[in-house]
Amino acid sequence: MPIKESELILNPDGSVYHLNLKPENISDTIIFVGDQNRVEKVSKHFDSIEFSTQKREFKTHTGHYKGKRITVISTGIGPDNIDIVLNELDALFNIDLTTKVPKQTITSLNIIRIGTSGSLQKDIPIDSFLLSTFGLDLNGMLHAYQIDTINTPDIEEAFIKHTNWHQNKAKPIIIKNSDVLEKQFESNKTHKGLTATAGGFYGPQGRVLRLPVQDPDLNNKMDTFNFNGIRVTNLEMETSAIYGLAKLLGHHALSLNAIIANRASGTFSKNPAEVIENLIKYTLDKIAD
Ligand code: R1P
Repeated sequence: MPIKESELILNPDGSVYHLNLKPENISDTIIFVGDQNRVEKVSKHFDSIEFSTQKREFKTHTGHYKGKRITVISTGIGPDNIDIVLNELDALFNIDLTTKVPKQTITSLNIIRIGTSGSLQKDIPIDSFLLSTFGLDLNGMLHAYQIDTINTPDIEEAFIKHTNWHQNKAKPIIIKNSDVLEKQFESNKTHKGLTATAGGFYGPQGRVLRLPVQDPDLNNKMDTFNFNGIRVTNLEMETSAIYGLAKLLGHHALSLNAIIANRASGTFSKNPAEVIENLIKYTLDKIAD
């Protein structure tokens, strides 16, 4: 059965609705960044750029780096945007956009996020790199999907108990990264840990300006959570959504984080641009290896 035009919306030129992309515009190796200004910071290293476009916060460059075809796309902030980006990218590869019928054979994408994040642990300092072994979904977006084949109930139950997670908030979901990509991108330069993904920057991450939060002790409880050596190392706003949707759709995903703040010590990087640039170069060289 074809998918109805109200469900998979195409622009008049045949490109997908939000990303403005056609299948020929993108590689199956895709770097996600949050900030649209970070797209050039990645593509300036390319040997050549063959395609660029932007609609809203979704900016895309495709080119070659050391002979390898790579697409870099900005997702903007948050899990809601990841829902749009993952579904539309998947549609470009795995749905025939002319007939609107899903393809029989699935193309698997390699998705690597180069993000910024705040560490929750004193021993994971600012200006370091953190590879997310798991995404801890605190925002609920993934509950719209059938997730019971991809989540990790034993760690989730332990986390809910340890934090006395409030029943009015979305039930936490824990999703593993791609083992294959973890092996490709790990090194003695990468710390590892479970990355918590919040649906907001202030209250949902325990930041108090003028509004009290539901659980003022939540970040402390997350700091001390330990499940057989698995710790919550950092907080950001996209990783669990990427891991969950990538796994459901049959793609490989890995999140690499430039640690620019340490929430445990209350410190912020003196030169966040430098650690992001270092992580971009590190990621591109690992892709090209
Ligand atoms: C918040 O300032 C934003 O920065 C982090 C968070 O995940 C959120 O998107 O990542 P990016 O720098 O990749 O956007």
